[in-house]
Amino acid sequence: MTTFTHEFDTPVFKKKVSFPTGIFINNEFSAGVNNTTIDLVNPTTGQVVAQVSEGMPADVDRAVAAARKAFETTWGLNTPGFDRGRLLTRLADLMEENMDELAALDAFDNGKSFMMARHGDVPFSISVIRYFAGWADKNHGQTIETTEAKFAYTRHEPVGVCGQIIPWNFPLLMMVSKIGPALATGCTVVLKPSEVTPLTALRMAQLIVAAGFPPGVVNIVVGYGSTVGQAIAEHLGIDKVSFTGSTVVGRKILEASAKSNLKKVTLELGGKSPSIVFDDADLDQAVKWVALGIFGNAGQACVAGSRIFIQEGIYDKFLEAFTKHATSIKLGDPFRADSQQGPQVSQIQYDRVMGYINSGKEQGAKVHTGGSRHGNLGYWIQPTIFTDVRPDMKIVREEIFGPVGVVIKFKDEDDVVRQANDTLYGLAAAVFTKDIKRAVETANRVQAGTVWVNSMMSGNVQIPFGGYKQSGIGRENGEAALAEYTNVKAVHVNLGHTL
Ligand code: TXE
Repeated sequence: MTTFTHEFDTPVFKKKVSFPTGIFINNEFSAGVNNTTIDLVNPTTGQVVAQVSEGMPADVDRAVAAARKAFETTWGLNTPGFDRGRLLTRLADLMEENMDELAALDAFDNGKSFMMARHGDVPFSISVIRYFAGWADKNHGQTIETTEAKFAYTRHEPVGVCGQIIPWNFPLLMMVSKIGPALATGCTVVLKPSEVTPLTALRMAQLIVAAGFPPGVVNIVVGYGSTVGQAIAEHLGIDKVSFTGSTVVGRKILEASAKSNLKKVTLELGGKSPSIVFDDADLDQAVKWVALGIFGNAGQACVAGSRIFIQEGIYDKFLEAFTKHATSIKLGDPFRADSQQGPQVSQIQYDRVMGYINSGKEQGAKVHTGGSRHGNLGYWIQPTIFTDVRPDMKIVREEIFGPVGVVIKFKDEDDVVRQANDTLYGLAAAVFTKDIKRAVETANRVQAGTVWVNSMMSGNVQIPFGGYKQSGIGRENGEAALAEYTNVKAVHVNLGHTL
Protein backbone atom coordinates (compact mmCIF):
# COMPACT_ATOMS: atom_id res chain seq x y z
CA MET A 1 0.00 0.00 0.00
CA THR A 2 1.15 3.54 -0.70
CA THR A 3 2.26 6.11 1.87
CA PHE A 4 2.90 9.84 1.57
CA THR A 5 6.10 10.91 3.30
CA HIS A 6 7.50 14.37 2.87
CA GLU A 7 9.86 16.55 4.84
CA PHE A 8 8.45 20.05 4.55
CA ASP A 9 11.34 22.44 5.06
CA THR A 10 9.90 25.73 3.86
CA PRO A 11 9.92 29.32 5.16
CA VAL A 12 6.32 28.92 6.39
CA PHE A 13 6.06 25.24 7.40
CA LYS A 14 8.65 22.81 8.70
CA LYS A 15 7.63 19.27 9.57
CA LYS A 16 8.00 15.70 8.40
CA VAL A 17 4.56 14.50 7.35
CA SER A 18 3.73 10.85 6.76
CA PHE A 19 0.43 9.00 6.37
CA PRO A 20 -1.07 6.11 4.37
CA THR A 21 -2.60 6.90 0.99
CA GLY A 22 -4.55 3.73 0.32
CA ILE A 23 -8.25 3.18 -0.22
CA PHE A 24 -10.02 4.08 3.05
CA ILE A 25 -12.84 1.69 3.92
CA ASN A 26 -14.19 0.75 7.36
CA ASN A 27 -11.65 3.07 9.03
CA GLU A 28 -8.75 1.16 7.47
CA PHE A 29 -6.43 1.80 4.56
CA SER A 30 -5.75 -0.89 1.97
CA ALA A 31 -4.41 -1.19 -1.56
CA GLY A 32 -7.00 -1.05 -4.34
CA VAL A 33 -8.28 -4.32 -5.84
CA ASN A 34 -6.01 -3.83 -8.86
CA ASN A 35 -3.00 -2.82 -6.75
CA THR A 36 -2.26 0.05 -9.15
CA THR A 37 -1.27 3.62 -8.25
CA ILE A 38 -1.82 7.19 -9.42
CA ASP A 39 1.13 9.60 -9.67
CA LEU A 40 0.82 12.96 -7.96
CA VAL A 41 2.55 15.86 -9.68
CA ASN A 42 3.77 19.01 -7.96
CA PRO A 43 2.24 21.80 -10.07
CA THR A 44 4.99 24.25 -9.18
CA THR A 45 7.61 22.07 -10.88
CA GLY A 46 5.78 19.48 -12.97
CA GLN A 47 7.65 16.69 -11.14
CA VAL A 48 6.04 13.46 -9.87
CA VAL A 49 6.25 13.66 -6.08
CA ALA A 50 4.10 10.85 -4.67
CA GLN A 51 1.84 7.90 -5.43
CA VAL A 52 -1.58 7.07 -4.06
CA SER A 53 -3.54 3.83 -4.44
CA GLU A 54 -5.85 3.82 -7.43
CA GLY A 55 -9.41 2.72 -6.77
CA MET A 56 -11.57 0.74 -9.18
CA PRO A 57 -15.33 0.12 -9.43
CA ALA A 58 -14.85 -3.01 -7.28
CA ASP A 59 -13.39 -0.77 -4.55
CA VAL A 60 -16.51 1.38 -4.80
CA ASP A 61 -18.56 -1.80 -4.23
CA ARG A 62 -16.52 -2.52 -1.08
CA ALA A 63 -16.95 1.05 0.14
CA VAL A 64 -20.71 1.07 -0.53
CA ALA A 65 -21.12 -2.20 1.38
CA ALA A 66 -19.26 -0.69 4.37
CA ALA A 67 -21.30 2.52 4.19
CA ARG A 68 -24.58 0.58 3.98
CA LYS A 69 -23.70 -1.56 6.98
CA ALA A 70 -22.73 1.51 9.04
CA PHE A 71 -25.92 3.28 8.02
CA GLU A 72 -28.02 0.34 9.18
CA THR A 73 -26.14 -0.42 12.38
CA THR A 74 -23.98 2.29 13.94
CA TRP A 75 -24.99 5.50 12.20
CA GLY A 76 -28.15 6.89 10.59
CA LEU A 77 -31.05 6.71 13.00
CA ASN A 78 -29.02 4.51 15.37
CA THR A 79 -26.89 7.39 16.61
CA PRO A 80 -28.74 10.34 18.12
CA GLY A 81 -28.11 13.69 16.49
CA PHE A 82 -26.49 14.97 19.65
CA ASP A 83 -23.81 12.26 19.44
CA ARG A 84 -23.27 12.81 15.73
CA GLY A 85 -22.73 16.48 16.50
CA ARG A 86 -20.25 15.66 19.25
CA LEU A 87 -18.13 13.58 16.87
CA LEU A 88 -18.19 16.35 14.28
CA THR A 89 -17.07 18.83 16.94
CA ARG A 90 -14.19 16.51 17.86
CA LEU A 91 -13.24 16.33 14.19
CA ALA A 92 -13.22 20.14 14.02
CA ASP A 93 -10.99 20.25 17.12
CA LEU A 94 -8.54 17.83 15.51
CA MET A 95 -8.53 19.88 12.32
CA GLU A 96 -7.73 22.93 14.41
CA GLU A 97 -4.77 21.11 15.98
CA ASN A 98 -3.51 20.28 12.49
CA MET A 99 -4.22 23.52 10.64
CA ASP A 100 -0.69 24.06 9.37
CA GLU A 101 -0.41 20.52 8.07
CA LEU A 102 -3.78 20.61 6.30
CA ALA A 103 -2.84 23.94 4.69
CA ALA A 104 0.52 22.52 3.63
CA LEU A 105 -1.08 19.48 2.00
CA ASP A 106 -3.58 21.61 0.07
CA ALA A 107 -0.75 23.91 -1.05
CA PHE A 108 1.48 20.98 -2.00
CA ASP A 109 -1.18 19.17 -4.02
CA ASN A 110 -2.96 22.11 -5.58
CA GLY A 111 -0.25 24.78 -5.81
CA LYS A 112 -2.27 27.36 -3.88
CA SER A 113 -0.53 29.72 -1.49
CA PHE A 114 0.11 28.14 1.92
CA MET A 115 -0.76 31.43 3.61
CA MET A 116 -4.09 31.67 1.81
CA ALA A 117 -4.91 28.05 2.61
CA ARG A 118 -3.86 28.52 6.24
CA HIS A 119 -5.85 31.71 6.74
CA GLY A 120 -8.68 31.05 4.26
CA ASP A 121 -9.51 27.49 3.17
CA VAL A 122 -8.59 25.73 6.42
CA PRO A 123 -10.40 27.98 8.96
CA PHE A 124 -13.40 28.10 6.63
CA SER A 125 -13.36 24.30 6.44
CA ILE A 126 -13.27 24.02 10.24
CA SER A 127 -16.21 26.42 10.49
CA VAL A 128 -18.14 24.18 8.10
CA ILE A 129 -17.69 21.13 10.33
CA ARG A 130 -18.52 23.12 13.49
CA TYR A 131 -21.61 24.62 11.88
CA PHE A 132 -23.02 21.25 10.81
CA ALA A 133 -22.09 19.75 14.19
CA GLY A 134 -24.47 22.32 15.64
CA TRP A 135 -27.28 21.29 13.30
CA ALA A 136 -27.00 17.56 14.00
CA ASP A 137 -29.61 17.59 16.81
CA LYS A 138 -31.69 20.52 15.53
CA ASN A 139 -32.97 19.40 12.15
CA HIS A 140 -36.50 18.81 13.40
CA GLY A 141 -39.67 17.97 11.56
CA GLN A 142 -43.00 19.65 12.29
CA THR A 143 -46.30 18.76 13.85
CA ILE A 144 -49.09 19.72 11.49
CA GLU A 145 -52.64 20.66 12.45
CA THR A 146 -55.42 19.10 10.35
CA THR A 147 -58.41 17.92 12.42
CA GLU A 148 -58.71 16.85 16.02
CA ALA A 149 -59.06 13.27 14.80
CA LYS A 150 -55.58 13.23 13.41
CA PHE A 151 -52.11 13.79 14.75
CA ALA A 152 -49.66 14.43 11.89
CA TYR A 153 -45.96 15.04 12.03
CA THR A 154 -42.92 15.00 9.78
CA ARG A 155 -39.47 13.55 10.32
CA HIS A 156 -36.27 14.51 8.52
CA GLU A 157 -34.70 11.14 7.90
CA PRO A 158 -31.22 10.69 6.43
CA VAL A 159 -31.23 9.80 2.74
CA GLY A 160 -28.80 6.90 3.27
CA VAL A 161 -25.52 6.17 1.52
CA CYS A 162 -24.18 9.24 -0.28
CA GLY A 163 -21.65 9.28 -3.11
CA GLN A 164 -19.66 12.51 -3.07
CA ILE A 165 -17.42 13.48 -5.97
CA ILE A 166 -15.22 16.54 -5.56
CA PRO A 167 -12.74 18.54 -7.65
CA TRP A 168 -9.23 19.83 -7.06
CA ASN A 169 -9.60 23.60 -6.70
CA PHE A 170 -10.41 23.69 -2.94
CA PRO A 171 -9.65 20.10 -1.91
CA LEU A 172 -10.29 20.40 1.83
CA LEU A 173 -13.17 22.86 1.62
CA MET A 174 -14.98 20.77 -0.99
CA MET A 175 -14.60 17.68 1.16
CA VAL A 176 -16.04 19.21 4.33
CA SER A 177 -18.85 20.99 2.47
CA LYS A 178 -19.96 17.53 1.37
CA ILE A 179 -19.31 15.41 4.45
CA GLY A 180 -20.47 18.06 6.97
CA PRO A 181 -24.20 18.04 6.15
CA ALA A 182 -24.14 14.33 5.25
CA LEU A 183 -22.76 13.26 8.64
CA ALA A 184 -24.85 15.75 10.59
CA THR A 185 -28.06 14.38 9.10
CA GLY A 186 -27.02 10.75 9.63
CA CYS A 187 -25.97 9.75 6.12
CA THR A 188 -22.88 7.66 5.42
CA VAL A 189 -20.39 8.58 2.74
CA VAL A 190 -18.37 7.20 -0.15
CA LEU A 191 -16.14 10.12 -1.17
CA LYS A 192 -14.09 10.38 -4.32
CA PRO A 193 -11.51 13.16 -4.10
CA SER A 194 -10.02 14.49 -7.30
CA GLU A 195 -7.29 12.16 -8.55
CA VAL A 196 -5.12 15.30 -8.82
CA THR A 197 -5.43 16.45 -5.17
CA PRO A 198 -6.28 13.54 -2.83
CA LEU A 199 -3.82 14.23 0.01
CA THR A 200 -5.92 16.36 2.38
CA ALA A 201 -8.85 13.96 2.15
CA LEU A 202 -6.60 11.03 3.05
CA ARG A 203 -5.09 12.92 5.99
CA MET A 204 -8.64 13.81 7.07
CA ALA A 205 -9.41 10.07 7.07
CA GLN A 206 -6.93 9.67 9.93
CA LEU A 207 -8.58 12.52 11.82
CA ILE A 208 -11.99 10.95 11.24
CA VAL A 209 -10.76 7.73 12.88
CA ALA A 210 -9.15 9.69 15.73
CA ALA A 211 -12.38 11.62 16.32
CA GLY A 212 -14.15 8.32 16.93
CA PHE A 213 -16.48 7.90 13.95
CA PRO A 214 -17.56 4.25 13.64
CA PRO A 215 -16.09 2.20 10.76
CA GLY A 216 -17.87 2.64 7.43
CA VAL A 217 -19.36 6.07 8.14
CA VAL A 218 -16.83 7.79 5.85
CA ASN A 219 -15.10 5.84 3.09
CA ILE A 220 -12.69 7.36 0.58
CA VAL A 221 -11.87 5.89 -2.82
CA VAL A 222 -9.32 7.84 -4.85
CA GLY A 223 -9.58 7.13 -8.55
CA TYR A 224 -10.34 8.52 -11.97
CA GLY A 225 -13.68 10.00 -12.95
CA SER A 226 -14.34 7.56 -15.76
CA THR A 227 -13.92 4.56 -13.43
CA VAL A 228 -14.57 5.38 -9.77
CA GLY A 229 -16.65 8.51 -10.43
CA GLN A 230 -18.83 6.78 -12.99
CA ALA A 231 -19.22 3.73 -10.71
CA ILE A 232 -20.49 5.99 -7.92
CA ALA A 233 -22.90 7.77 -10.24
CA GLU A 234 -24.34 4.45 -11.53
CA HIS A 235 -24.29 2.51 -8.26
CA LEU A 236 -27.57 0.86 -7.24
CA GLY A 237 -26.49 0.87 -3.58
CA ILE A 238 -26.04 4.64 -3.44
CA ASP A 239 -29.07 6.75 -2.55
CA LYS A 240 -27.75 10.19 -3.39
CA VAL A 241 -24.82 11.67 -5.25
CA SER A 242 -23.41 15.10 -4.69
CA PHE A 243 -21.01 16.40 -7.31
CA THR A 244 -18.85 19.47 -7.78
CA GLY A 245 -17.05 19.85 -11.08
CA SER A 246 -17.58 20.62 -14.73
CA THR A 247 -21.00 21.04 -16.31
CA VAL A 248 -20.09 18.32 -18.84
CA VAL A 249 -19.59 15.74 -16.08
CA GLY A 250 -22.59 17.08 -14.15
CA ARG A 251 -24.77 16.05 -17.10
CA LYS A 252 -23.24 12.56 -17.04
CA ILE A 253 -24.04 12.23 -13.33
CA LEU A 254 -27.69 13.14 -13.90
CA GLU A 255 -27.87 10.74 -16.82
CA ALA A 256 -26.33 7.91 -14.76
CA SER A 257 -28.85 8.57 -12.01
CA ALA A 258 -31.72 8.46 -14.49
CA LYS A 259 -30.46 5.20 -15.98
CA SER A 260 -29.75 3.47 -12.65
CA ASN A 261 -31.85 4.01 -9.51
CA LEU A 262 -32.94 7.66 -9.77
CA LYS A 263 -30.66 8.50 -6.90
CA LYS A 264 -31.01 12.09 -5.70
CA VAL A 265 -28.51 14.41 -7.34
CA THR A 266 -27.05 17.74 -6.30
CA LEU A 267 -24.66 19.52 -8.63
CA GLU A 268 -22.31 22.47 -8.15
CA LEU A 269 -21.06 23.26 -11.63
CA GLY A 270 -19.29 25.93 -13.61
CA GLY A 271 -19.82 29.65 -13.92
CA LYS A 272 -19.08 32.74 -15.97
CA SER A 273 -19.88 35.24 -13.28
CA PRO A 274 -20.19 38.98 -13.91
CA SER A 275 -18.46 41.63 -11.79
CA ILE A 276 -20.36 44.88 -12.38
CA VAL A 277 -18.69 48.17 -11.51
CA PHE A 278 -20.91 51.29 -11.66
CA ASP A 279 -19.38 54.71 -12.12
CA ASP A 280 -20.12 55.76 -8.53
CA ALA A 281 -18.22 52.80 -7.01
CA ASP A 282 -15.28 53.21 -4.63
CA LEU A 283 -12.70 52.64 -7.34
CA ASP A 284 -9.86 51.56 -5.13
CA GLN A 285 -11.96 48.94 -3.34
CA ALA A 286 -13.64 47.77 -6.54
CA VAL A 287 -10.27 47.16 -8.20
CA LYS A 288 -9.07 45.03 -5.28
CA TRP A 289 -12.25 42.94 -5.05
CA VAL A 290 -12.57 42.46 -8.80
CA ALA A 291 -8.93 41.36 -8.95
CA LEU A 292 -9.46 38.90 -6.11
CA GLY A 293 -12.54 37.67 -7.94
CA ILE A 294 -10.68 36.69 -11.09
CA PHE A 295 -7.08 36.12 -9.98
CA GLY A 296 -7.70 34.56 -6.54
CA ASN A 297 -6.81 30.83 -6.41
CA ALA A 298 -5.20 31.39 -9.85
CA GLY A 299 -8.68 31.86 -11.29
CA GLN A 300 -9.63 28.31 -10.36
CA ALA A 301 -12.87 29.14 -8.61
CA CYS A 302 -16.36 28.27 -9.79
CA VAL A 303 -17.53 31.74 -8.69
CA ALA A 304 -14.67 33.57 -10.44
CA GLY A 305 -15.79 36.98 -11.72
CA SER A 306 -14.50 36.33 -15.21
CA ARG A 307 -16.68 38.88 -17.06
CA ILE A 308 -15.85 42.34 -15.76
CA PHE A 309 -18.41 44.98 -16.74
CA ILE A 310 -17.33 48.61 -16.25
CA GLN A 311 -19.64 51.60 -16.70
CA GLU A 312 -18.42 53.88 -19.47
CA GLY A 313 -17.78 56.93 -17.24
CA ILE A 314 -15.00 55.17 -15.28
CA TYR A 315 -13.90 52.61 -17.86
CA ASP A 316 -10.48 54.14 -18.60
CA LYS A 317 -9.68 54.96 -15.01
CA PHE A 318 -10.73 51.49 -13.79
CA LEU A 319 -8.79 49.71 -16.51
CA GLU A 320 -5.63 51.63 -15.69
CA ALA A 321 -5.87 50.86 -11.95
CA PHE A 322 -6.92 47.25 -12.57
CA THR A 323 -3.98 46.67 -14.93
CA LYS A 324 -1.59 48.15 -12.38
CA HIS A 325 -3.00 45.79 -9.77
CA ALA A 326 -2.83 42.73 -12.06
CA THR A 327 0.81 43.35 -12.95
CA SER A 328 1.72 43.77 -9.28
CA ILE A 329 0.45 40.31 -8.25
CA LYS A 330 3.36 38.27 -6.99
CA LEU A 331 3.54 34.84 -8.60
CA GLY A 332 5.74 32.59 -6.53
CA ASP A 333 6.38 29.40 -4.62
CA PRO A 334 3.23 28.59 -2.64
CA PHE A 335 5.39 28.07 0.45
CA ARG A 336 6.76 31.64 0.50
CA ALA A 337 4.88 34.02 2.76
CA ASP A 338 4.61 36.75 0.11
CA SER A 339 3.36 34.63 -2.80
CA GLN A 340 -0.06 35.71 -4.02
CA GLN A 341 -0.60 33.42 -7.01
CA GLY A 342 0.51 29.86 -7.61
CA PRO A 343 0.47 27.68 -10.72
CA GLN A 344 -2.54 26.11 -12.41
CA VAL A 345 -3.20 22.70 -10.89
CA SER A 346 -2.06 20.44 -13.75
CA GLN A 347 -0.69 20.24 -17.26
CA ILE A 348 -4.23 19.57 -18.50
CA GLN A 349 -5.56 22.74 -16.86
CA TYR A 350 -2.55 24.75 -18.03
CA ASP A 351 -3.17 23.62 -21.62
CA ARG A 352 -6.88 24.33 -21.32
CA VAL A 353 -6.35 27.89 -20.04
CA MET A 354 -3.62 28.64 -22.61
CA GLY A 355 -5.99 27.27 -25.27
CA TYR A 356 -8.56 29.88 -24.24
CA ILE A 357 -5.94 32.65 -24.26
CA ASN A 358 -4.95 31.65 -27.78
CA SER A 359 -8.55 31.49 -28.92
CA GLY A 360 -9.09 35.03 -27.57
CA LYS A 361 -6.12 36.24 -29.59
CA GLU A 362 -7.27 34.39 -32.72
CA GLN A 363 -10.82 35.74 -32.45
CA GLY A 364 -9.48 39.31 -32.36
CA ALA A 365 -9.63 40.26 -28.68
CA LYS A 366 -6.84 42.45 -27.36
CA VAL A 367 -4.48 41.14 -24.67
CA HIS A 368 -4.35 44.17 -22.42
CA THR A 369 -1.88 42.56 -20.03
CA GLY A 370 -0.45 39.07 -19.43
CA GLY A 371 -1.39 36.34 -21.89
CA SER A 372 1.73 34.20 -21.50
CA ARG A 373 3.39 31.53 -19.46
CA HIS A 374 5.25 32.57 -16.32
CA GLY A 375 8.67 30.96 -15.73
CA ASN A 376 10.00 27.72 -17.22
CA LEU A 377 8.89 25.04 -14.77
CA GLY A 378 5.41 23.92 -13.70
CA TYR A 379 2.10 25.37 -14.82
CA TRP A 380 2.24 29.10 -14.22
CA ILE A 381 0.19 31.62 -16.19
CA GLN A 382 0.38 35.43 -15.95
CA PRO A 383 -2.67 37.32 -14.72
CA THR A 384 -4.36 38.15 -18.01
CA ILE A 385 -6.86 40.83 -19.04
CA PHE A 386 -8.59 40.91 -22.41
CA THR A 387 -10.34 43.98 -23.81
CA ASP A 388 -12.08 44.64 -27.16
CA VAL A 389 -14.11 41.46 -26.85
CA ARG A 390 -17.38 40.54 -28.61
CA PRO A 391 -20.25 38.65 -26.93
CA ASP A 392 -19.82 35.65 -29.26
CA MET A 393 -16.16 35.00 -28.41
CA LYS A 394 -15.28 31.78 -26.58
CA ILE A 395 -13.43 33.72 -23.88
CA VAL A 396 -16.66 35.63 -23.14
CA ARG A 397 -18.99 32.63 -23.24
CA GLU A 398 -17.07 29.69 -21.73
CA GLU A 399 -15.62 29.05 -18.31
CA ILE A 400 -11.83 29.42 -18.56
CA PHE A 401 -10.95 28.50 -14.96
CA GLY A 402 -7.69 30.39 -14.98
CA PRO A 403 -6.41 33.92 -14.22
CA VAL A 404 -8.04 35.35 -17.33
CA GLY A 405 -10.71 38.08 -17.28
CA VAL A 406 -12.52 39.92 -20.04
CA VAL A 407 -13.32 43.61 -19.51
CA ILE A 408 -16.50 44.95 -21.14
CA LYS A 409 -17.91 48.50 -21.20
CA PHE A 410 -21.59 49.14 -20.40
CA LYS A 411 -23.98 52.10 -20.55
CA ASP A 412 -26.59 51.77 -17.82
CA GLU A 413 -28.43 49.30 -15.56
CA ASP A 414 -30.60 47.82 -18.31
CA ASP A 415 -27.62 47.33 -20.58
CA VAL A 416 -25.48 45.60 -17.96
CA VAL A 417 -28.26 43.37 -16.62
CA ARG A 418 -28.99 42.18 -20.17
CA GLN A 419 -25.30 41.44 -20.82
CA ALA A 420 -24.70 39.89 -17.39
CA ASN A 421 -27.61 37.48 -17.89
CA ASP A 422 -26.52 36.55 -21.42
CA THR A 423 -24.91 33.28 -20.27
CA LEU A 424 -25.82 29.65 -19.71
CA TYR A 425 -24.52 29.94 -16.17
CA GLY A 426 -25.85 31.56 -13.02
CA LEU A 427 -23.54 30.90 -10.13
CA ALA A 428 -22.51 34.31 -8.79
CA ALA A 429 -22.29 38.04 -9.50
CA ALA A 430 -20.80 41.10 -7.85
CA VAL A 431 -22.12 44.68 -7.96
CA PHE A 432 -20.02 47.69 -6.99
CA THR A 433 -21.80 50.98 -6.29
CA LYS A 434 -22.40 53.40 -3.43
CA ASP A 435 -26.08 53.71 -4.37
CA ILE A 436 -28.04 51.21 -2.27
CA LYS A 437 -31.11 51.33 -4.52
CA ARG A 438 -29.03 50.58 -7.59
CA ALA A 439 -27.19 47.80 -5.74
CA VAL A 440 -30.35 46.04 -4.60
CA GLU A 441 -32.19 46.48 -7.89
CA THR A 442 -29.27 45.07 -9.84
CA ALA A 443 -28.79 42.21 -7.35
CA ASN A 444 -32.47 41.33 -7.78
CA ARG A 445 -32.30 41.35 -11.58
CA VAL A 446 -29.13 39.30 -12.03
CA GLN A 447 -29.78 35.57 -12.43
CA ALA A 448 -27.30 34.09 -9.95
CA GLY A 449 -27.34 32.01 -6.80
CA THR A 450 -24.99 34.40 -4.98
CA VAL A 451 -24.74 38.17 -5.44
CA TRP A 452 -22.08 40.17 -3.62
CA VAL A 453 -22.53 43.90 -3.14
CA ASN A 454 -19.21 45.76 -2.81
CA SER A 455 -17.23 42.56 -2.23
CA MET A 456 -16.44 39.30 -3.96
CA MET A 457 -15.55 35.70 -3.12
CA SER A 458 -16.46 36.08 0.53
CA GLY A 459 -18.30 33.01 1.80
CA ASN A 460 -19.77 31.93 5.12
CA VAL A 461 -21.00 28.48 5.97
CA GLN A 462 -24.24 29.96 7.33
CA ILE A 463 -25.19 31.25 3.86
CA PRO A 464 -26.57 28.87 1.21
CA PHE A 465 -24.53 28.45 -1.94
CA GLY A 466 -25.50 27.10 -5.36
CA GLY A 467 -26.35 27.91 -8.92
CA TYR A 468 -29.14 29.14 -11.16
CA LYS A 469 -29.44 27.85 -14.74
CA GLN A 470 -26.66 25.42 -15.79
CA SER A 471 -24.53 26.20 -12.75
CA GLY A 472 -26.18 23.51 -10.73
CA ILE A 473 -28.98 21.90 -8.80
CA GLY A 474 -29.38 22.19 -5.03
CA ARG A 475 -27.60 24.15 -2.34
CA GLU A 476 -24.60 23.62 -0.10
CA ASN A 477 -23.98 25.37 3.21
CA GLY A 478 -26.61 26.98 5.39
CA GLU A 479 -29.77 25.31 6.58
CA ALA A 480 -30.65 24.64 2.93
CA ALA A 481 -27.93 21.98 2.74
CA LEU A 482 -29.72 19.80 5.31
CA ALA A 483 -32.69 19.30 3.01
CA GLU A 484 -30.39 17.87 0.34
CA TYR A 485 -29.43 15.01 2.67
CA THR A 486 -32.79 14.18 4.20
CA ASN A 487 -36.10 12.69 3.15
CA VAL A 488 -39.20 14.22 4.69
CA LYS A 489 -41.48 11.54 6.05
CA ALA A 490 -45.08 12.50 6.86
CA VAL A 491 -46.81 10.38 9.52
CA HIS A 492 -50.62 10.51 9.85
CA VAL A 493 -51.85 9.14 13.19
CA ASN A 494 -55.55 8.35 13.38
CA LEU A 495 -56.89 9.42 16.78
CA GLY A 496 -60.37 7.98 16.43
CA HIS A 497 -61.79 8.73 13.00
CA THR A 498 -63.60 5.49 12.03
CA LEU A 499 -64.47 4.22 8.55
O1 TXE B 1 -13.41 18.61 -14.12
P1 TXE B 1 -14.21 17.28 -13.89
P2 TXE B 1 -11.90 18.80 -14.63
C1 TXE B 1 -14.60 23.05 -14.52
C2 TXE B 1 -13.55 24.05 -14.98
C3 TXE B 1 -12.45 23.17 -15.46
C4 TXE B 1 -13.24 22.04 -16.09
C5 TXE B 1 -12.52 20.74 -16.24
O2 TXE B 1 -14.06 24.80 -16.04
O3 TXE B 1 -11.62 23.80 -16.40
O4 TXE B 1 -14.33 21.86 -15.22
O5 TXE B 1 -11.93 20.33 -15.01
C6 TXE B 1 -14.65 13.58 -11.52
N1 TXE B 1 -18.21 10.52 -13.63
N2 TXE B 1 -14.53 22.79 -13.10
O6 TXE B 1 -11.67 18.00 -15.86
O7 TXE B 1 -13.76 16.26 -14.89
C7 TXE B 1 -13.18 13.92 -11.47
O8 TXE B 1 -12.40 12.76 -11.26
C8 TXE B 1 -18.05 10.89 -12.36
C9 TXE B 1 -15.39 23.59 -12.26
O9 TXE B 1 -10.98 18.57 -13.53
O10 TXE B 1 -15.64 17.65 -13.85
C10 TXE B 1 -13.15 14.91 -10.32
O11 TXE B 1 -13.18 14.21 -9.10
N3 TXE B 1 -17.05 11.72 -11.95
C11 TXE B 1 -15.44 23.10 -10.88
C12 TXE B 1 -14.45 15.68 -10.51
O12 TXE B 1 -15.28 14.84 -11.31
C13 TXE B 1 -16.21 12.19 -12.87
C14 TXE B 1 -14.25 22.48 -10.30
C15 TXE B 1 -14.30 17.01 -11.24
O13 TXE B 1 -13.67 16.79 -12.46
C16 TXE B 1 -16.32 11.84 -14.23
C17 TXE B 1 -13.48 21.71 -11.25
C18 TXE B 1 -17.39 10.97 -14.60
N4 TXE B 1 -17.59 10.58 -15.86
C19 TXE B 1 -13.63 21.92 -12.59
N5 TXE B 1 -15.35 12.47 -14.92
C20 TXE B 1 -16.23 23.89 -9.90
N6 TXE B 1 -17.56 23.90 -10.06
O14 TXE B 1 -15.69 24.43 -8.93
C21 TXE B 1 -14.63 13.19 -14.03
N7 TXE B 1 -15.13 13.01 -12.79
